[in-house]
Amino acid sequence: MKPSYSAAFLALLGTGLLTQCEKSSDRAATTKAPSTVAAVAKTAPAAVKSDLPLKKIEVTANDQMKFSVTQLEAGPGQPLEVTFRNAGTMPKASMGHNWVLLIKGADPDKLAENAFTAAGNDYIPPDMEDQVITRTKILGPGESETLTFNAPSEPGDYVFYCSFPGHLGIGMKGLLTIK
Ligand SMILES: [Cu+2]
Repeated sequence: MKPSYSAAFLALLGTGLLTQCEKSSDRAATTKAPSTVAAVAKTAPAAVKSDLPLKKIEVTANDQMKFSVTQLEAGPGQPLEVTFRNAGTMPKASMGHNWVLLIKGADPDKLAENAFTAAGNDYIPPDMEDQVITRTKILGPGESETLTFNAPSEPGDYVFYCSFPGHLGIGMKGLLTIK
């Protein structure tokens, strides 16, 4: 592991911790050493310039554990505004949903394997946050959250999924294709 990579990772982790500490004081206890992070291709988080127009996307999830959209497309670096809404009626504790976009090459099964240890972090293992491009919180019935970000600059398929335990296995995942 190169020093520059370690520093970048720790900076990333630190940023996440600062943000999350406001929500969960026990989060630090669940944080693991960076060495447990799975080896995946890293996408540079550097800002992307794009002349493409803002693309607004709406995704809903329901009590049947389905996303309304499972195929999304965008141009390299295109500004995106993703509004995710839980259109279900069941309680958040038993049927919460979120929308998590992963970096290229990340395996959602790996994140899902350890989801149950990360309830205080929206079921994202804290030591795997570096595989997340952007995500909403776990949302209860009727709640929504809007994410504004630039699409990845590298063409290819990027997995999005719901990190609530069990939902990935039921099929709560899709692809954002950059081309
Ligand atoms: Cu879900």
